[in-house]
Amino acid sequence: MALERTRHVAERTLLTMDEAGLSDFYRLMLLIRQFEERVAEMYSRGKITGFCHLYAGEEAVAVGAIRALYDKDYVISTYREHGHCLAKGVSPRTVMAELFGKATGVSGGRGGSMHLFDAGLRFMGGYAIVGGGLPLAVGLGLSIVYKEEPEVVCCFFGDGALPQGAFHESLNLASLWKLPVVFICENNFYGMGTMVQHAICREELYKFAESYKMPGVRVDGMDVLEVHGAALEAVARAREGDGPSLIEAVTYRYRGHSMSDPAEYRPRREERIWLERDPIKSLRRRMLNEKRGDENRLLELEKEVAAVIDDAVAFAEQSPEPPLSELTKHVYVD
Ligand SMILES: Cc1ncc(C[n+]2csc(CCOP(=O)(O)OP(=O)(O)O)c2C)c(N)n1
Ligand SMILES: [Mg+2]
Repeated sequence: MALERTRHVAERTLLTMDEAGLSDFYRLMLLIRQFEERVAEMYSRGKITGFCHLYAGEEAVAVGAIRALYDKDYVISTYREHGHCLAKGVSPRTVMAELFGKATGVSGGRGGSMHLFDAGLRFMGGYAIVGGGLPLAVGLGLSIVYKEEPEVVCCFFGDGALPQGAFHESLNLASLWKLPVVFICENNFYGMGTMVQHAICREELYKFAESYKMPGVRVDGMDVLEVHGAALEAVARAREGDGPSLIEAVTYRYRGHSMSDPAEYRPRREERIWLERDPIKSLRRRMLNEKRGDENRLLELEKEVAAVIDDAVAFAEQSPEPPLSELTKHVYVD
């Protein structure tokens, strides 16, 4: 029932989008994918160190949802946030430089992969604590209502956040106070090596919304149009003062939990099935089949994206390290 409804939403979304809009979705998903692939390469060459969690496979969720927002709306994410940060408009150069630990990075080279932050673009982090972003999203939502502003907060988190108290406390307060927050659960079936069925007492995660008196919907997180359609509805509801929603986007991370996880706990067959449902290839196929895109233009876009990524890596390589004299800058207590 829920899936039928969202498929209908995807068809409607397709009808309301022109070729430029679809190309923009394609370009942005490809940018995130190629960015992540290059990050993996740079990590294995020792240019990037520390914890690093890649978003490849899940691009349709960030792009479909964030493209439903205005620039002034807020996004808050997890430690798997490179894709959300790029989709919010932070430049690939400054994100890559941050991962390299360089002074030109979006967090001055002090945050690294898990702590991207750009207040100007209203990308409010990057949090290593599972479920840590949800109470912050509620706080942002409360400040918007208090100041009678028109913005919306879009809060991304994984399935692993649902057993946390913070999830339940946040949804309860957001609903009670009718806050303009869209909660987006990226259900990729695993929290590190633990399958969702071993961690959560119900499989349909969107149904938790019922307990908190808000709309809940499950969407195919490998279909950017389906995500976008559902996000448009939830964002409109939030902006009109009707309160929060919960979207469960069913998706899959192509790699292990982090760069140091070979994902031995996952059957290779399962991985192949999800690779066949690739969100970027599906959108490309759909655009060509439905004559809503031109092969040559898509090839051009692909070349453009590759050049942007090359440029981001060159920028990061050439950027300076933060100076030693600034070691204690931004530290609250000395
Ligand atoms: C409060 C807390 N508990 C445990 C951890 C260790 N930890 C890091 S990531 C993770 C799994 C989270 O999985 P999920 O929310 O599904 O996100 P995904 O990695 O799948 O995107 C865990 C348990 C943590 N960072 N924070
Ligand atoms: Mg997960």
